[in-house]
Amino acid sequence: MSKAQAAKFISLEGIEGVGKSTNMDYLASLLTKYKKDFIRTREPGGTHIAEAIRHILLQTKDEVLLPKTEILLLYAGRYQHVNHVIKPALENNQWVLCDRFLDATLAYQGGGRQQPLASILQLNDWVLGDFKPNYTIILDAPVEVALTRIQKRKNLDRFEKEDISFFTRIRNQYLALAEREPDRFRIVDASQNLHAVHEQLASIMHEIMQTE
Ligand code: Z5A
Repeated sequence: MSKAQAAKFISLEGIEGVGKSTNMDYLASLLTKYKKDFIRTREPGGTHIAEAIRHILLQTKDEVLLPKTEILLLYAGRYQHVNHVIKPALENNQWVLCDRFLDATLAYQGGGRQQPLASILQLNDWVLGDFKPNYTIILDAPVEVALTRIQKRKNLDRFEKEDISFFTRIRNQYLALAEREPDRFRIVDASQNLHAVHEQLASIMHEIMQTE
């Protein structure tokens, strides 16, 4: 008899406008098709406390949220999320589909806000140790393409108000991370139409299903 496949932790990443929400739905439908028991969650957020932190992170108030405060808040929420939601699910053999995770901090705070990557990694090591997703899918598209897709959004949050150079640094950082860990990352060309993006995602999920 073949050994049952262990539940996997999959994160989805990318700059705004690449279609994360749209494609989270599709990834969830694939897990259902493969008859996997799974949870779907997100960062910042995923627990009551982490969702309250998300509210602080996204709000646009007069008081400036300093870059180090932003990183510390993200990791405070992440510690709650990992220990109360993600690890228990995996221990229960449930797959975890997460909209953003630690790579978002390396890309947004490291790349976008230009905070030292070494310090973020040091904090990451203290908070998470070597815990990370089994697979991280980056939806990648040129910044101009992605930002055009969200032009009609009203009530922009703190991140969506940033300029094109901010998102260019984030995209470059995501691609650099993927180059460093080719076994964990999969890059999807999200500039293509939705049907073509779904085909790429289906092929990645098919490959993941072949692993132990
Ligand atoms: N953040 C951070 O700084 N550090 C961290 O560590 C973490 C997060 C974890 C909230 O995240 C913010 O937190 C985020 C980074 C920061 N910045 N912001 N803003 P979020 O993930 O909740 O926010 P988001 O990036 O805006 O998520 P989103 O709404 O899921 O993004 P999206 O990619 O724009 O998704 P979408 O709504 O599915 O797609 C946008 C539009 O494009 C929509 O009209 C679609 O119909 C359309 N679309 C999608 N795909 C296609 C294709 N292929 N062709 C044509 N049109 C398409």
